[in-house]
Amino acid sequence: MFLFRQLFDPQSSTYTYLLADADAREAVLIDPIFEEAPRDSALVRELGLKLLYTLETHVHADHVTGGWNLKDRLGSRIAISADSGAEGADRYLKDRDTVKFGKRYVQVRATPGHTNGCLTYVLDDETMAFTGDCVLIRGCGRTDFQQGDARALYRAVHAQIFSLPESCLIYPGHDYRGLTVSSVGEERRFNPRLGGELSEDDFVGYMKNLGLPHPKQIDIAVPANLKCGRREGVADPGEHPDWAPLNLTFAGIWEIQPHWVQEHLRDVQVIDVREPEEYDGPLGHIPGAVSIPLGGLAARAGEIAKDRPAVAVCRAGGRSAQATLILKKAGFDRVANLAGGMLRWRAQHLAVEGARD
Ligand SMILES: N[C@@H](CCC(=O)N[C@@H](CS)C(=O)NCC(=O)O)C(=O)O
Ligand SMILES: [Fe+2]
Repeated sequence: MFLFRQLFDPQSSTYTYLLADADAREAVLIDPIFEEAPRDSALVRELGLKLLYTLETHVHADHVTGGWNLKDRLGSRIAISADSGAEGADRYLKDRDTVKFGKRYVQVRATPGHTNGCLTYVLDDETMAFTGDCVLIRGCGRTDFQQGDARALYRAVHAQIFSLPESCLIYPGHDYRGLTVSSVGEERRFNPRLGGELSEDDFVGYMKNLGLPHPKQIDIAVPANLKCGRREGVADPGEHPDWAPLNLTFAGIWEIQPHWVQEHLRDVQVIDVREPEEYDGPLGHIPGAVSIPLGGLAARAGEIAKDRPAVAVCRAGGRSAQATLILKKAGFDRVANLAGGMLRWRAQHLAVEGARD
């Protein structure tokens, strides 16, 4: 089964795409973003995938790539165009190369013009093309900095993208209006810069007069991306709690596994946010757990000492996830959700008080 996810970074209006062979559990990630590396690694982990490659469509001018950071986190390899001028990649791609994941692959197409090293990745069955900033939905990448070349862009789009099947979906690198997908047929007809009967000279005239301000991050982004996102002296994105082996979920919740809690019951305070009848009910409760039902947690947060980390627990781990957010808001730094709640705790035969069988 083919697995596909489109992820959005609102700060830079950038799309990141996860493509995987769900049977082989191998994945590639197109255009990750530095700040979103915690999100992306959480998703890859939750879906049980091995990230083989991060694939760059080009050296971005508006955000720093997450390639290097994800290599650190997940052991993925970095691939970018041989014409990009970037150093530190694991693989340098050329036109018509293929990048495999499980039984699937993407084909590389050189689509220069926005930059020299712009690539489009076309899925093996030509149903999807990831065009980066070459073709945008009813737009295209600008050609007024880096190695921008409007004539090269026009020719690349016509030769390499508009030659794909009409039904091939186009997934762009950005969209500034929130649009998510287009198709080759649609852009060939309606792209106001490149489509219809517009000639190369029409296009050049259009692009000379775009009049866009330079991206705000360009002076930071380009040098960092020429090193594939390797940044010295810049803190790793995301939080790094050091009091326990916590895991950040794609939902944004810090989780802790039951076995660790069992072994550290003296070092943490367990806050049981179920209703009183559940606390004293058949599942029992964790020894020493303090009962504060979720509805009263915000008001009663002052009852919880701040000298020890707090672990929130409920029946299945849902209400307690919300409890961690409430506690964070109330000023608790060291908070985690007990993964799987009392159900998993009991399934793992860990210690309980007051249980009825
Ligand atoms: N306002 C954005 C800049 C957006 C921008 O220039 N994007 C480039 C892609 S890196 C582009 O080609 N835009 C084409 C367009 O907006 O038509 C920022 O400051 O980051
Ligand atoms: Fe770009």
